[in-house]
Amino acid sequence: MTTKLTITTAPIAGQKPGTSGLRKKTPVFMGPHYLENFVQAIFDVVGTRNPDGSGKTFVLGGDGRYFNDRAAQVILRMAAANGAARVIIGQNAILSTPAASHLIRLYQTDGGIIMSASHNPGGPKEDFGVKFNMSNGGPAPEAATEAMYKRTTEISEYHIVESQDVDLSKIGRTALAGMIVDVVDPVSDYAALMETLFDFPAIRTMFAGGFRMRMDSMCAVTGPYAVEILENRLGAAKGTVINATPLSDFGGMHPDPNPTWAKALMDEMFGAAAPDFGAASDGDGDRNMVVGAAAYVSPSDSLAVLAANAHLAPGYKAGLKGVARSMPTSAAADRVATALGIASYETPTGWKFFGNLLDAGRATICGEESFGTGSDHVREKDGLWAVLLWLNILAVRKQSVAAILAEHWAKFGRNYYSRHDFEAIASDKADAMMAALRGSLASLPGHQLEGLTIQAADDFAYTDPVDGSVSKAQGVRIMFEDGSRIVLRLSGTGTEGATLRLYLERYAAGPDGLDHDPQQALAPVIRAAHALARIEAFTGRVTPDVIT
Ligand code: VG1
Ligand code: CO
Repeated sequence: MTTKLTITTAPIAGQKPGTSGLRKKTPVFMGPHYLENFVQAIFDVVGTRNPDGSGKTFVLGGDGRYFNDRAAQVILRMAAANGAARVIIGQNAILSTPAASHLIRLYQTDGGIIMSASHNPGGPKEDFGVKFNMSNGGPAPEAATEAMYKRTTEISEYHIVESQDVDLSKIGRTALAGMIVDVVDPVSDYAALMETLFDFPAIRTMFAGGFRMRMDSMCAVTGPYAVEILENRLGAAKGTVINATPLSDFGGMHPDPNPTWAKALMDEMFGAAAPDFGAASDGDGDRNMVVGAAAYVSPSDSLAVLAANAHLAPGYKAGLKGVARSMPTSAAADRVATALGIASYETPTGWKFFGNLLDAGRATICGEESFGTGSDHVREKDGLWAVLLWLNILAVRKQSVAAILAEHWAKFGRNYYSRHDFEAIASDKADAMMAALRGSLASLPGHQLEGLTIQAADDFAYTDPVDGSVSKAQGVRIMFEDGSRIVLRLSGTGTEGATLRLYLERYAAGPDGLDHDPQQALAPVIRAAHALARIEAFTGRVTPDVIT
């Protein structure tokens, strides 16, 4: 017997979803009613019953970080008490973000809850998060997250059944207080989707011919996916995937695939015995870093190269409908779109803004400078998808990563690019800096510094071309006459103070005379950014914590 309980509760301050769901320190999430309040707010906004009274179906899973297992049991109990008919959950409550997106679409469910703080560290003292994805498989759009936030400020009760834990270790169907619980293999449906998109036989032949790869899953969720797909199905050598077992604290690693946090991979790829190809992915498996032997691929360049070569993979042989990138991402992909004669779109930061373009068939491939790329196969960015598309391209072109990059730059020119992050700044200081910068924008055009002339400056606002919704204050852009660009915005995924993201770009057409190290090439743009935003005066910071 199970009993349905209604618990009287009160709003909890600050349950406001950021760029990608609600993200807080784990002890905060484990505090009294905290998780429950937010989950009830989600259910209140999206509804758990259809108009005919039947219950809805949801997907549930997470990246396996600390509290993932217990949070899953709470969410199951609440789904049952709220009248949901069925929850499809990954075995042991594990699902990568792209796999969850795929399951929502494959089983035509009413949405899904993903438990993850993505690239943020995990553990009892680190971060936890909850995000809701809609029935298209994509992150809830701003209107929905705003409604959820509003609901958290007025909530007065939540519903939960009293019951024992559901056994999530066994695949198969069980029930909880009348709700069906389907425990599914987290990997198999996703792996099958990948086989429909890419030329597995060609990639298998490449591995059989001695091609060597290193995949660093950073003790996060992609381990089981990468072992199954790369080693079992594609024949990469056993041990190709390292840090392949998801751990609740990611083994103490910071599962953010960039040159700073995936340093061991970078050292190997730039060492004497470097394999042909290297990759890493983040906590929830939606990000990727790719790197060739002694050849780092910036995420903005990766998006451009993938767009230019996607037709080499079976899933994209008909060509692309359009390419979309987040505003801070470099314009390299735009140049490819122009050459291909297809549309390009510039959206605010966060995958939710790609959803409408993908649903409407206006874009096929999307990407962000933050190591995120994906396509219309799901409605999330997809780390292993990007790795497999690169492998497919390498298998067809039979060139090194370095050679492919060099040819790309020779053809399209090069958008030198870097992002500098200044972390854990006192929020009031960061806010004051951004306010002063926003206040100065109107006076900037025509201004000269570091040999550069400012052409335009604004605070990026986006009108969704599909539904007309407007998103304002998405980041300050300062554009120069030579095509260089500075972007500043504050992160919406951090859990400690504010993180300032400074994005720097400079375009060089053909042989450019610039130093080919991006930091050197960008030096005048970096100096201009510090002068314009007065970063040191406001925050006391000169040196970024992370450079990507
Ligand atoms: C960051 C990235 C953004 C990405 C978001 C979620 O957001 O910059 O591009 O979409 O993380 O990624 P912010 O607001 O901190 O800059 V993930 O891998 O957390 O789902
Ligand atoms: Co992520």
